[in-house]
Amino acid sequence: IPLSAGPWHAASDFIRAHHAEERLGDPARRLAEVYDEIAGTGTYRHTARELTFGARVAWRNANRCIGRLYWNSLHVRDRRHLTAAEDIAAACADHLREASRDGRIRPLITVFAPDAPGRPGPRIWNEQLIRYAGYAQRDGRVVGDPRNEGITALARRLGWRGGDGTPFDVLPLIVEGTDDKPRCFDLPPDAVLEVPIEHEEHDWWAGLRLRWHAVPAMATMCLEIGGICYPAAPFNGWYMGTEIGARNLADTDRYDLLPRIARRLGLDTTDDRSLWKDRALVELNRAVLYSFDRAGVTVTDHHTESRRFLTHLAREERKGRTVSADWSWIVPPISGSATPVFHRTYDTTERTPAYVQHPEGAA
Ligand code: HEM
Ligand code: NRG
Repeated sequence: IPLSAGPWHAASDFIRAHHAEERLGDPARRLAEVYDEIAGTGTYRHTARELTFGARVAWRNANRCIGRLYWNSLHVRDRRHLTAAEDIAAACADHLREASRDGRIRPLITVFAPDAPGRPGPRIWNEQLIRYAGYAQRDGRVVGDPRNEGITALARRLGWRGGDGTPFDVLPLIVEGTDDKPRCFDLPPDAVLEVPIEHEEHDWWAGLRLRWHAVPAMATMCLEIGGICYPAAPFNGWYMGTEIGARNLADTDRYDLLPRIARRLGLDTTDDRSLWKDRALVELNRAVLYSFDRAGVTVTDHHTESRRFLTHLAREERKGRTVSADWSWIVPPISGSATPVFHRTYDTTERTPAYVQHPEGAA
């Protein structure tokens, strides 16, 4: 009997691709098993091996990611049995400890329970496991990260007492368990590795009291494998310095630090053509890389990472695979044309397995 509904088509594509790529032989037996399971329950369960393969290939298929050279070494923590908010929050703290180690960051994903027919899986509401609060002030300004104003207000409504009111207060996790309303959980301080930002040549820089967290751990993207959606599957690699120095600390709708830094550098901020923004950006990015290095925390720079990405393209092509990419995300936000990824175009085909951003609130 042909199955019309459910994840059968996507499942069968995935099982075939997995068998072919890992040379597992004839997929017929596994296909029959999955078919029966879907016919009986409306869904099916990945083997541990399928889950690991799926999570890694989803990274390989992330067209916006410049860091894909090491896709095949992603470490997968299988926590599919967890559905309750407090267990998920605790496992997220463990994820961060294991990912941070002593600064030698390890690419890691923790996979929680999947969506099932009529029973959506758990969700993490924070965009990343570690984010800084943004406190709206009466004068319309924001203390902290304006990007996180919404989630900060939500945490407060859920009973979070609030941090210390500094520009770098770590937000609590907001986790919605499978059978529960969203709830707040403070991250234990030992799970949050941070780097104070200093400048090699300017002693006054430390007085700006800037810092950033060591681990970028995306938490709202669903991991989709063979028709199954894992809505809570936080993953991390390490930072590329420009993400912090050219965006998070610099964007006018984020920490907006260029004017302050340029004034401290003695630049003429009244004249665009003094290129004060550009010069401040370079010093801020130097400070980020210098500080991470000094703290012994893994970070990459955009020149190295661009070269690695081209190595990745060449290596994949030798394997007979086309790498798709989104130029507008791959090219770094500073000095684009000084990196080799700028000077070419890319195939933009989207493939699965994949990390996908589902519309907010849609379960
Ligand atoms: C996006 C670098 C690891 C999946 C990005 C971006 C950078 C980057 C620079 C663009 C971010 C932005 O502009 O906001 C890196 C580096 C890694 C790494 C240096 C070091 C190992 C990973 C891992 C995964 C991953 C382990 C998944 C398993 C993604 C995805 C996006 C992305 C899905 C797009 C995010 C979005 O749409 O907002 N990466 N990445 N990356 N990366 Fe990676
Ligand atoms: N730009 C964001 C992080 C996006 C993902 N970047 C990574 N991912 N490096 C920021 O927080 O600045 N990763 O998995 O390593």
